[in-house]
Amino acid sequence: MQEQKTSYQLPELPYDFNALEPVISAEIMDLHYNKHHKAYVTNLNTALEKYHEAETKNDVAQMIALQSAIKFNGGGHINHSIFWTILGPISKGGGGVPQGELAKMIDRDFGSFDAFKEKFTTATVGIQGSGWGWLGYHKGLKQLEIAICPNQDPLSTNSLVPLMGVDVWEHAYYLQYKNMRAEYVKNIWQILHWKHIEERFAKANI
Ligand code: MN3
Repeated sequence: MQEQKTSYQLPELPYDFNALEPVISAEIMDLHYNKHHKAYVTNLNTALEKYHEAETKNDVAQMIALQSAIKFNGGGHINHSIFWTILGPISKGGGGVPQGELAKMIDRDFGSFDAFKEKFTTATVGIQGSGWGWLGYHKGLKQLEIAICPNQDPLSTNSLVPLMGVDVWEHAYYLQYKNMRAEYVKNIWQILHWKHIEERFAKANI
């Protein structure tokens, strides 16, 4: 059997660690990217190696045992890879409001950008424990939806294409905001890079 090489890599961060200050501190960015995201990538690769090993041995029980590690670390890798790109320094396009087709669809599906913002914030701040708040696109229904995912479950488990997501694991804000998750989510609107989110929507809407 041919050996299958599986090696996911930590994607490059598109800005410096301090670029999202004052909303997210350089210390948080450094830890979040270099420790947390990196660990998901490392653990995903390890789990996949073990999975392929089990596959070669036809060890189905072991393959099943590895699935939660693949889901957790694979989800963590997918989610953080999106997260870095939908944020941006205020000086380089972060903040503001969506434009174009995405803006129209937000108005259609939520009433207005402000109504969307409020609904998204309430849902995301209210997540019990660790997880993510998402704006997703349902390709079948051709509509936008707000969804929350526990742990590192990727949004694709809800049949939605992820457009924008906010990490509300404590590692994403605690060093700076302590227990004030609501303050972190309120501030993150200042660094959402809507142009990149619009690009994700354009690709999802094909
Ligand atoms: Mn995180």
